[in-house]
Amino acid sequence: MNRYLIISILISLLLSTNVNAESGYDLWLRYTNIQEKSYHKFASRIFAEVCIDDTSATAGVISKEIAMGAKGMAGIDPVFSSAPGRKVSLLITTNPESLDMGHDFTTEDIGELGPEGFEIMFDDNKPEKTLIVAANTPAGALYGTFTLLRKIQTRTKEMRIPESSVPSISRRILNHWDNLDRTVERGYAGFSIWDWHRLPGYIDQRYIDYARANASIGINGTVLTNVNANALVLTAPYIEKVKALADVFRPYGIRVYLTARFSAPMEIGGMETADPLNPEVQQWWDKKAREIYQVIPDFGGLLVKANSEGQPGPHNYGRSHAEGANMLADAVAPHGGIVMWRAFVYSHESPEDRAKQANLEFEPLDGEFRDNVVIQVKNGPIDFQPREPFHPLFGAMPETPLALELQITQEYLGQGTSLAYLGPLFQETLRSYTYRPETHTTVAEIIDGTAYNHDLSVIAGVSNIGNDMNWTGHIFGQANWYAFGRFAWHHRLMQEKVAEEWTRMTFGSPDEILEPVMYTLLDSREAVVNYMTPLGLHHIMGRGHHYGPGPWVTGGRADWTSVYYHRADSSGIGFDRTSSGSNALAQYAPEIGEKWGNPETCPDKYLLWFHHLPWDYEMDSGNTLWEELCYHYDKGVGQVKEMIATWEQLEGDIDRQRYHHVEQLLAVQLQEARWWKNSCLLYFQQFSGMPFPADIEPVEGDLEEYREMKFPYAPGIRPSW
Ligand code: BDP
Repeated sequence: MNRYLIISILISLLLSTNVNAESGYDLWLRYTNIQEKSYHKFASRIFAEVCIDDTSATAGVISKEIAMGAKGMAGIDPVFSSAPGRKVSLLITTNPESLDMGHDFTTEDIGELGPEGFEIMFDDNKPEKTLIVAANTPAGALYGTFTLLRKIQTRTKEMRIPESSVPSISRRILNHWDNLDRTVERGYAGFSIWDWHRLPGYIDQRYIDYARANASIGINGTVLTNVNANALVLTAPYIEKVKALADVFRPYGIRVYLTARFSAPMEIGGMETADPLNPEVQQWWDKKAREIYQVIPDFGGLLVKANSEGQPGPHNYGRSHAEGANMLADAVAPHGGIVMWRAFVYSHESPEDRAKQANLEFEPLDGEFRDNVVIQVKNGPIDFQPREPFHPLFGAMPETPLALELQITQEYLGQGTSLAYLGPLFQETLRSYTYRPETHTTVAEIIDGTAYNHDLSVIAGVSNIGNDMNWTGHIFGQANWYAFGRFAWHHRLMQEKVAEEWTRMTFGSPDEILEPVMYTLLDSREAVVNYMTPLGLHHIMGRGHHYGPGPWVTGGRADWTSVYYHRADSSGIGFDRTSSGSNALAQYAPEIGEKWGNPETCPDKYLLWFHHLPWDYEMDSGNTLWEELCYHYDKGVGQVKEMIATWEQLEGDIDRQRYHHVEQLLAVQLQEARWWKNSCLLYFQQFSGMPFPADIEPVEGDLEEYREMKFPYAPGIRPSW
């Protein structure tokens, strides 16, 4: 080979390593060298001699992770052993009963750790002694290991050892809306990471890195396929492909699940019906379940979208959701599987307010579902809007376990171009008081099973992962993946703490980085709410692709238009959901109905969700509703400007590649924020007939031009829409 060629290959290799280093591929698992002496010393000491008292495949994952962490953070290669008893600096054990430590760790405590919890402690109160990570299972030990690594990575002052931790919710699942052709519905980070064509023979390194990342935040399940399902994934060749993924994920404590197309018996089984009460259909599903479990014994179960947005379901045969769900539940029950049946149902043929339809269909079925069915409910009653009140099904079905479905991908929150940290949205939902059964019951307590005593508990997050180098398109999208996992593990966490952890792990800890990044994160979701849908407005985005504003969208199915939701006219704006309107409020506990039913006591953030009010309605601030609306849109734009100014402070402190990535996207976000503000205010002004306040950034542009903008190739669109 000629010399120049060798040199240029070397240079490009060097460059590509550099690209990998800060492309964002490493997510929050960067394990960079610790600069602070005391932490460096601590890490060097505890990683020096490591004993992993476990022989499962997970033990291999644990030792690899520790080796990476030790090398990266402390520059050392640990000595590993598997024989407990010898004096070691770190002992990771799944046999905690064998520990004889003469302190207050008892067998009872071990029992309380359950199948996934762990305890991190010193074997004596003196820090020179062995550090122990104890759990009942390999998965628990893995979570304990990642937690220990995080403690060191984040270097929070207290480091908080000992720590004992048990997840709040037992199934913490990502929902991929990935199609078999590798397009991703509402995906903004490239194509699907599942390379179905090359599976099962070819195992992409991404699958392993994906499993690692998920395990590091406690995610223990993944639904591989879109809720708008393709029955093909249930055929034998695809089950083999799914098995290959399940085998990769197993040592990381992750189970696979699939979406089930209700009409699969007809599409791939040659049957004439998919009626859930037909014995042959039932047998077909039983056989299918046996086939799957023979190949994947720990298969998690099925996720189903039925009779919603054109998907087939039991209603096609005059059967109920319970009859449909129970048929599938009976098929997977003998193998320990579950069915996650979605409550995202609404029909344009029903005259009822869309926000009411899930409760109308599901409440009467409470008590009719099998024990292994969980009803999966979106956080709000419409559809993943920048802000929604919590879904009124939470608290309304005491006999049925309910799962919370959150959207990590930012379909309605700026998609792939916007920075919107969703920690506040997740926290706001989880902490909403349902007043059912008790005044202080929160959505979190409904879904973790404690409010109504259910064993099955599930939380689902619609994934934002794709094959982009940095996984999530926008690097800050990683924070939402991270936050979902952390809240799923521990639903009482504070979103600020989650943001801080992610920032320290992703960008480093020095104050000059931490503060500006945190500032950018914490305000970002509210900024989006302000410049898109302030004061309770919702569903006013562009049709189909949902990219950008579209308050003018009308025609076709009413419930897919914007005018259905904002109801702006010369008399005012907003959707009356009180007793004088659709009365959706009556689906909540009376305490909520009372408070939100009166515009004087309804929080501003939900005002136009529940009330149609005149443009000159006087707000608490003393402004008219029209002025308040203008100020909110303007504030949103101002917040993005501040995010930009804050980010600029980081130039030179953050690697060039990630700095520039965010810098460019923030500039795009500012254009989008202005586009939202200008077009919405120009549109609504036609009805208010009132002037813009003089002290806001001038409203610019031409409404007609905004209306004419088309985005036929915006990402994430469903081909049939
Ligand atoms: C909506 C999306 C649509 C999904 C649907 C769902 O626009 O693509 O199929 O939710 O959750 O948000 O089923």
